[in-house]
Amino acid sequence: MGILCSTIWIGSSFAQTKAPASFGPVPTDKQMKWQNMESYAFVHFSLNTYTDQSWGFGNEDVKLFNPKESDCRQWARICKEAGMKGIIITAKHHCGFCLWPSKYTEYSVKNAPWKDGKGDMVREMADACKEYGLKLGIYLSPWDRNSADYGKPEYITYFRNQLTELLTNYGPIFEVWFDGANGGNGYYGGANETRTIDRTTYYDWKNTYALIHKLQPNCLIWNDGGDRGDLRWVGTEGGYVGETNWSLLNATGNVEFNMLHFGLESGNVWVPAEVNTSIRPEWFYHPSEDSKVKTVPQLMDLYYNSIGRNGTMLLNFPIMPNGLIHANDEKVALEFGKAVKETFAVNLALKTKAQASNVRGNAKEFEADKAIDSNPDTYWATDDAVTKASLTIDLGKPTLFNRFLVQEYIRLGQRVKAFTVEAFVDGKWEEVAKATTIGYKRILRFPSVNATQVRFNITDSKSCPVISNIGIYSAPSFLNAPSIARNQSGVITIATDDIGPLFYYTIDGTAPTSKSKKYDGPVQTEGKVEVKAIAYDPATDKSSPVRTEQFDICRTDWKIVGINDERAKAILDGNTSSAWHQSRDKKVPVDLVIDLGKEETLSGFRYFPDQGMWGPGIITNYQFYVSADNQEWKLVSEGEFSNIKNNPLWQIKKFASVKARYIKFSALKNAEGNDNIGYAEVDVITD
Ligand code: FUL
Repeated sequence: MGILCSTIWIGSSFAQTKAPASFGPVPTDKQMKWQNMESYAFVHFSLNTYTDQSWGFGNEDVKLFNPKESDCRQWARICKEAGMKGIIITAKHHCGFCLWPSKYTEYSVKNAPWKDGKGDMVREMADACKEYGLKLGIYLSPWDRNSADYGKPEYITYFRNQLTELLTNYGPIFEVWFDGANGGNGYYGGANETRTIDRTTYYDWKNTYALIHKLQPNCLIWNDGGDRGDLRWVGTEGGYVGETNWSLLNATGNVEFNMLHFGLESGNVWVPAEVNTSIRPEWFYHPSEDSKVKTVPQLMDLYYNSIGRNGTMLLNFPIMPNGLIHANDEKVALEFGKAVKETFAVNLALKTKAQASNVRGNAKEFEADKAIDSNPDTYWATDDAVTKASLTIDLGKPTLFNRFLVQEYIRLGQRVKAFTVEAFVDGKWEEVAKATTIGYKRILRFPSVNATQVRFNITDSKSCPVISNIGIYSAPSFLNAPSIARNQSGVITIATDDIGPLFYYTIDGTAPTSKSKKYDGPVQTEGKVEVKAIAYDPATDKSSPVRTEQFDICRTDWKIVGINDERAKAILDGNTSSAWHQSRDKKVPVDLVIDLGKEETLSGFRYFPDQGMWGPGIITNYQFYVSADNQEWKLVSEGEFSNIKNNPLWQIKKFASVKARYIKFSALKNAEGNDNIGYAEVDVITD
């Protein structure tokens, strides 16, 4: 009807004002609904919670499960207040323990002391979700280290029986999650052996999928490792999908990391990305991680790297042994929810004027304004032959902003391959951001600009672009003191977890203000230097606390001696997130020898351990030697890095001044009790 009216209204031909035909694969209705959820939670709770493990072996005592204060309503409340739309519960993790009283095993809550064996955590979760208006999802591990039948055909019947219980007794389930970890050693009913399965055939996914479709037609299937599901993993649990992210894969064939992470531009089926990560380093609760809960800027980063990159965000909360989410996790989750709300509260593009370089058939229903009318069902579209086009938004007056949000009308397929964003500042257009794919939603971050107009340029598209929404926002800055790093050649970079604030710095020891030198990119420095920097938000005229970093002599001429691995340079690159490990065949004590290039007067050294989650190889006991010629060594410091395991930050050791050209950092022991030795950074202190 609308099409016909506009045809008559603008007097152009019917063909020109027809809506664009869909291009390539498109989402199903249930995928569309799921994508609109944007963010939802995982809760990890099982016997691991009581044994401080990541994966149970399958022989853990069911009697351990006794969450005296358990309250699924607390979990639901937190998720709801944090803006999430659903919760996926680990009904059964790899250890095989069931959070519901399954008829098919004794290894469940029915034999636990919790509620005298009368409890059903899945039921309580379902009820709490209902009360808080959240959707319920189920994690059911295909790998079961408790079942005596695992690896045999009988187990598949057992697995389907359990799935049937979960999909019939707890109301609508929005997603089932089948983890890819499979086979290996386990208890297996007392066999205590290793069982391997053929991931491609063992589970007979085809028939399991048919069962799911029959029992819960609206349920989405996430499956890492099995037949193609409705959604895909992104190849990492780190909390980010590729910047380029096609919601496409091929229906059959192997899915390599690149396909998981970036999707497949030429894919023949719609399989959008779900970004899963935990609010702490690990999935299950470990008291040692109470101080390692992600910060609000880190969670915002996760938001931009998942929802802002055409994915959904699945954020995990580990449940404590008492059955609750820890107060630290709750606090940060609620602050995060608030920060997201505040950031996207005011769309500066609403009620402005938009003009496009091309409008499909010059028809009113496809004109530029449709991208800024906050109606997800209308869109700006171009003529079929047009795959490069611009849309200009006139903000009416100089306006500060630092975020650009754009959405394609994906019901007609994902099309855009590349675009840029320009801002009209002081009478000139300047590019503020550049990206590749859009999909359901793309959000770009850049330092605040004060502009009167914004131009969105689609520079490449598979077919005529169809844009349903554009948002321009001024995100409040997280004014954390910025980090200052110097690489091996003396180049300084200043950054925070946030993108938006501007940075000002000094190198003369004075306190920086917004009148100091503005940081416009990496700065070359020489020799010893003290850098002080602040993050500054022009929208509020507020500054962060000052960060001070003292850099000692430049490491430009340093060479790692006797190690034939280019990657070892990570030790000197000034980046505390990159690390290098000694080769696995070395046994402690393990030496790291560095040639400083010339004689220096040394009075100490610094060590920053690998920050990685798995086997960081943190050195706890060391000796430090110096030498003039790499032959004769003098021991100048030895001892331990106390508490380095729980607080793995810079370790500084001073010693009496000594002249030397070579240093030898000898690792005597690590925190894991093995021979794995890792380093993120090693540096010296000179007089
Ligand atoms: C992983 C599992 O092995 C972890 O334990 C966790 O459940 C995570 C969500 O998926 O691959």
